[in-house]
Amino acid sequence: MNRDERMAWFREAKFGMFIHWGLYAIPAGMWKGKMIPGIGEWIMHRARIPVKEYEQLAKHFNPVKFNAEEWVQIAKDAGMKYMVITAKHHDGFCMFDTKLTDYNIVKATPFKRDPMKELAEACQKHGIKFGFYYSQTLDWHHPDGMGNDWDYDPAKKDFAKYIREYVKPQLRELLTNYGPIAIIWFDIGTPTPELARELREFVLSIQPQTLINGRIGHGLGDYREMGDNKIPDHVVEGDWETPATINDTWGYKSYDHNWKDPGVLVQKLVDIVSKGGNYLLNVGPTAEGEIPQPSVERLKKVGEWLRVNGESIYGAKPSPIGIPTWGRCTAKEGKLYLHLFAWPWDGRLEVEGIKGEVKRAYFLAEPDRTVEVKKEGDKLVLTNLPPKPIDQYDTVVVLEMEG
Ligand code: H79
Repeated sequence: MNRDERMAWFREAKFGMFIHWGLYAIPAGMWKGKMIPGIGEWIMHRARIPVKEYEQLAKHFNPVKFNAEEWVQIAKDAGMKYMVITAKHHDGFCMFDTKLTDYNIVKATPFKRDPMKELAEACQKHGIKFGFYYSQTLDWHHPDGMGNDWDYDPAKKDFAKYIREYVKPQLRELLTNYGPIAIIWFDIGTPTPELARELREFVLSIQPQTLINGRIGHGLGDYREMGDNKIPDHVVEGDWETPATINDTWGYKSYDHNWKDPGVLVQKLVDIVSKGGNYLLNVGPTAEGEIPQPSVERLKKVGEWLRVNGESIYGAKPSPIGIPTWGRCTAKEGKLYLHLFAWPWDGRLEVEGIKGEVKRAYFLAEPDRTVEVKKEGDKLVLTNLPPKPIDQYDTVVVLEMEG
């Protein structure tokens, strides 16, 4: 399989669901009656919770409302084409069945089920690509993992041993027991070049089609990973992804209600696609196993927009006109998609930088409704836009180009 073949689905997909789910959903941002600032899944680190104490959470993890089919349906209804979920986050708790430690959801919790298995199967059934987030460097539970200096002496850690005797066998489980794995999503803290190369070769020796994200480090990823919640301000060549969250935390926090509006989410998706990237949008399910309703409602609205306007997103590329003031522009063979974020009050929109002849122009939401386009010098002018936008988030005008 060559690189283009391996990347093909990713280039088409554009929009994925990221899920941060683990023991941190129980404290949900509170520890011993105090609000712990920062991202919810970092609570163990931020509050310096001893391993022995944090471990007790497992006994209380019983997400009886978890339903894999429902989660996959939420992703599907949002127009998302892939899903990446935390198999193991920095806290070291394994959300999958593993022989390497008893500190896992099947052995240590009253729940006893393997939700990763159920999700993998539901994704397979519904045609959603499925991938695992796996914290390869930070592990605050494992004595040889990085990051925990309140229980373990950093000087005594054998990191290579942790990678070779723990991380690799766990990756083998994840790549053997859950069907086709679309992505192994590594996070911050890059191993040495040797260990990183070893990890990459190991993953590909089990599933050669699996993509590895950029945070494996040393340029060894199949695509670039932007910083958390970072959208570049210009077109970026090559394959890349922005991981970002729907509020201000990744793992569930009971008091984070700062949900992004659907219009903001649509415009971020369009912005990212117009610059050449994918949007991996995170939700943080509760300890009961539910994706918070405010997230579900917002994702549903993004999905409604995509059902009408998806042609301008899936498989779309940046356009030659860069970043206009009135919105964004995406492109496919023979077509330009003008995404109007700001509606022109006078019904006129001047578009700069488009070369070639326009054969036909129309609204993607109403393909029978022609938009009049004329040339003024080297500008294109759309002249008969209605007084109000057709879509409150983003009205898309399609320009069919000659040649
Ligand atoms: O999984 C999500 C985050 O938990 C993870 N990446 C996304 C996808 C991530 N790992 N590290 N970081 C994000 C950067 C963390 C920065 C901080 Fe802190 C955590 C700032 C405050 C708490 C560590 C402690 C760095 C400064 C103080």
